[in-house]
Amino acid sequence: MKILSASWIITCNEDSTIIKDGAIVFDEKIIDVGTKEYIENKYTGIEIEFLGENSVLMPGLINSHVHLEFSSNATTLKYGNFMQWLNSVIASREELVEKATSKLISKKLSKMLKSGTTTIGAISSYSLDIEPCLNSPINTVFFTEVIGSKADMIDNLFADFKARLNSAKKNESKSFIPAIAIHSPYSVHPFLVREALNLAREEKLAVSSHFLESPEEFEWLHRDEGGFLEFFKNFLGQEKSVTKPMEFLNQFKDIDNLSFTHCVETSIDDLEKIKELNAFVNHCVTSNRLLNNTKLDIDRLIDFKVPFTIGTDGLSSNNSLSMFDELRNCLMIHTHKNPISFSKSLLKAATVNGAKALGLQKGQLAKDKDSDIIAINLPDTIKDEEDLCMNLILHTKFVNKVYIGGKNA
Ligand code: MCF
Ligand code: FE
Repeated sequence: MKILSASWIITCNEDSTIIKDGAIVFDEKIIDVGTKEYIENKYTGIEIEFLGENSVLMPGLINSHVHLEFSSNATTLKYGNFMQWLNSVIASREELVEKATSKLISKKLSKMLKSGTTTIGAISSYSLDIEPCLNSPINTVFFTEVIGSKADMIDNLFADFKARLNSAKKNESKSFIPAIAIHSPYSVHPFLVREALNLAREEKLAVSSHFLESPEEFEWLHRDEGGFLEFFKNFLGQEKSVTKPMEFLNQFKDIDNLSFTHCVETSIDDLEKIKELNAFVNHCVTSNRLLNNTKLDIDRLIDFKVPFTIGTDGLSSNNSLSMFDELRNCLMIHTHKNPISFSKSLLKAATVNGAKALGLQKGQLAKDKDSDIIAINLPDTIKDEEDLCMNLILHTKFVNKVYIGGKNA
């Protein structure tokens, strides 16, 4: 059992409690959280480690959506327009994935850990990221991705997907949890979607899919027109989309831990359906800015009571995998939101919402939750409690301490 105390504790619990001069008691799970005075009196004779001036304790950050296999990209891929990005991915994918060695991915993971990430939702296209994920102390929900829209390829693609899913399942542990990613409505044949989702239901696996990321995707799915038409004709000899947005969403009934990534072009009907499915939206603000120059309508999500999480996406559409960098971008891009109150929502999106989307007992400093805890020291004192979350987002690059499952990571 260990006790830490700090100037501030941001619990990210259901009541969004913030404790001044607080302490936390934990082993593998959190045992107690309260004011330092309360903890001192209750747990007499146990040493309390004080984390220093202007220290903050909070739940470890959860990056709900990242493509580690694209970690070697820095300046190769084209940004600014989705079709140009997609064409550049097709042109450079092999070279990029080859350069993303286990060593490189491990390096990126240790930087993510130092910047406060304790759990990731890793979208795996080729299963080349299994080993570095297994070797990292970071908890991984490992989403084996299924992709392919051509009917005559389905059997082969499904067999390959199942083999990759099985190798993830062989490595299942408390900190490595197999899950399923459907790439997107435009790139996965409905038969493949159906079969993959049946597996998810049988084996109670979390599911995630990209959904309505670009205006071109909207045009293609609704009208079989726009930038995707040429792309599909050229690469796959296809002139019609394999599905419609609502038809796609309707396939996801009775999936327990479900999330849709991006959702920048969703209609009101789509959002209503996403709500009905109890799904989360993975918000990747930097990726949306770089690939499409669009942004998610957060207020509409709030109106429809659809919760959102924060993901960096991969280095294929971001210059950083740090959650604090991503939170800063999010704070800066949603210009109509009040920075003080929005910062509080952002920290919950990056912790408790991420945990719920991935089906984990994490993301809150509350009794019986997993002890995934980060400690930060702010550069100066906080006069008004209200300003704490915003200043944390503005000033944090790296964290001072990370505990995962109660162990110093
Ligand atoms: O999320 C971004 C943009 N949207 C779609 N896919 C990807 C992203 N970053 C990497 N990808 C991967 C995807 O998992 O690109 C591959 C897929 O395997 C090729 S298809 C665009
Ligand atoms: Fe993505």
